Amino acid sequence: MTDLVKYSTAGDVAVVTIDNPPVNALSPGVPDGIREGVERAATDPEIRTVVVIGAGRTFIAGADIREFGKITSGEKPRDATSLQRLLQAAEDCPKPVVMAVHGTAFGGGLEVAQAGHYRVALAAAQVGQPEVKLGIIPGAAGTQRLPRLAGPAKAAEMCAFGDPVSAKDALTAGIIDRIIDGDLLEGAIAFAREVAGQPVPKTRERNARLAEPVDFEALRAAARKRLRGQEAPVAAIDAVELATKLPFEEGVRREQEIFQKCLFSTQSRAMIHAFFGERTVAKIPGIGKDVTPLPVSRAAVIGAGTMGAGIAMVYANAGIPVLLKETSQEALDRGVANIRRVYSGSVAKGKSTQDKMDRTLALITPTLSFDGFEQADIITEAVFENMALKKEIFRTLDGIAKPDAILATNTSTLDIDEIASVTSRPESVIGNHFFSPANVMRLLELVRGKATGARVIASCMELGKRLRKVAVLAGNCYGFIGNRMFAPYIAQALMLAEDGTPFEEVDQALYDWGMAMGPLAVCDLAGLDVNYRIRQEYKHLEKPGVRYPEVETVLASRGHYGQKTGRGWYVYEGTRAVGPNPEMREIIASYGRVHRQADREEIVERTVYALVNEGAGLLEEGIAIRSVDIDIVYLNGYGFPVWRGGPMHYADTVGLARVAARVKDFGWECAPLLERLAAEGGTFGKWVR
Ligand code: T1G
Repeated sequence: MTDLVKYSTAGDVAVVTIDNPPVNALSPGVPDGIREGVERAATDPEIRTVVVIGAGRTFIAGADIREFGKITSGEKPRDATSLQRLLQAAEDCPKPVVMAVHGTAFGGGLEVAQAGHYRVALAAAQVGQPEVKLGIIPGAAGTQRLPRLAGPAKAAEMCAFGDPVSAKDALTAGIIDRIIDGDLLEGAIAFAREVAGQPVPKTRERNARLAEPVDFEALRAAARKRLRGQEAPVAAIDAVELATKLPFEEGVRREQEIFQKCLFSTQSRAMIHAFFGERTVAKIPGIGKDVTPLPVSRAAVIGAGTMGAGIAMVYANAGIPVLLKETSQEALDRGVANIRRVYSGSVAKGKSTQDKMDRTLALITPTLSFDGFEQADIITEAVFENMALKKEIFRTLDGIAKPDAILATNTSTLDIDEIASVTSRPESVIGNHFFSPANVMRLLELVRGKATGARVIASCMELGKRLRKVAVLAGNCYGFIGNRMFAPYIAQALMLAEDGTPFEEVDQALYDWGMAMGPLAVCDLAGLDVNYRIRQEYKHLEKPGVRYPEVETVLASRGHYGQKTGRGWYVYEGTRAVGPNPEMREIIASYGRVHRQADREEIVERTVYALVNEGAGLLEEGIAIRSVDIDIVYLNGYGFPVWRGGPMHYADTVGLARVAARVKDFGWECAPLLERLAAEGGTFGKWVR
């Protein structure tokens, strides 16, 4: 036995305990350790049954994802024999093997559990096959055993979408045999004694459910729609369908072929990059675990507009009581009504319950005064983007907030240092830039000013996880990371339209490439008046001799602000675009710039490489710590396709020499870092400041 897996006995029951923190991944040594334990129990005459259980917070959470990079880079061959030998030993053990699940039995963890004869779980446990979120499919016979336990329809859905399944639903589906109340090990041992001596049900021989009717084509269509552009979901459905047509061993062989193809795909590399990236961004150089975050148990938000109300919901959804302040009863009532409307919508859709809605709403305290603000651990200002107003608020907060309170601003463009300068505690001031709708979008940009303290940063990082956000730390510049890069991206889209590429084609090209929305549709959603106002405010910063798009100015000057006025680039009925705005041809023609149409490849290159070039600048300036931070911003806040890994990872995939050459073809100033890495054959991913 390795120290990763321990063997013990409880009377006539052998207990095999996996102890590979933090998530009991199937790292090298773990499968062999479990197999050795099962084999030892099988040959011990004193033992009648076996329980396999995880130490710490979870059962096995899957293969060790860190191993995949070593395999795809050629550093080591993929060796699945240990895992396959474990599965066979568990299934062929002559004595009942009971898998005891708590936490998350995901991926290979659920596949190991499926090879057992029985599965019991705590009510709070979850099971799932989330491999598609890594661009792969289950690779340890999960697509062959799961349909035998849960039926092909449920198995195909789980393998295609990767969503977790509660223990209760897993019991209903036939994936687990019993939910254990109280101590899991005790319950599992008791269950094991109940089945001791009975014939062992081998999952691979349980074929009855394979005959259940399934519309695989409908599932593939649903997967293509919901996970547009991704290859693994359909591949997973194909593998499950094979389970209904082939003998088990042949099905496993075909699954392996499909798995291997997915593992070596560009999409999988990108999605594994994103998986680890979401965890890397929480690691801030110079702020180690010795910096203890401030406890946050009470919050306050100033401003009950779209953002303020959304932020208040974020806190309430995380179970944190929050004050929500406005300056007038009418504005406050409007904010609270919007919050109610959102929660009621969730209840109506069955995504929540009235009881949960009432309990969450009770955590939000609307107010017109600052009473109670002196107890708040974090106060977030979310008022109109006006520096004078924000300064006035921070002056007030400086006088009432408790000494170690975090003073956060939700500004999306204004200077954090200037805001902090009106307080006596600039070290407590930080940007908490949420993305609209704040209660939906996962991205939270934390913006550090010159004086922002390490403890405040560490506290907001930890709080971000509690708020179920992906928090990324940015330096203080115009637009921070996301919007700073989005400006040239949108500018290129506008200029392509001004030069004669049909604007619907610009949007369609990027949508088909994988973006959640076309850039011009995004402008309509955000509001053309927003861009127009920001353009006017920062016109003095525009570089002489550099071309800036003008077409949006005309649209806004005609009062066409996009969705909010029913007309922008597109004409809207409510929030639905019903067609292009017919005025656009005349407006664009009026510029006299129409002279060429770009093809789809150029549309994507001009817009996406504009992101990359600006991102390289952010890295060089230290606004973004690593290129993966930029990728995580774009994957979680701007609808960048996860299967392309983010703009910087995508550029690495294309090759920086190609990207730099095209940047120069377009006549842009190539960011020095991009130029340098392209010349050296380097990548953003390997670049370290
Ligand atoms: N392999 C390696 N490291 C992992 C890991 C894994 N499977 N899962 C988590 N970690 C690391 C993570 O990087 C972080 O590290 C720490 O553990 C805590 O994770 C054979 C081929 C289980 C729900 O996709 O969904 O099995 O940052 O911060 O929020 O067919 O981790 O501390 O250094 O996320 O409590 C399938 C992926 C793999 C599960 C826990 N399994 N993990 O969430 O903690 S493919 C998965 C998760 C496979 C089989 C196929 C979550 C979690 P660090 P965390 P958490």
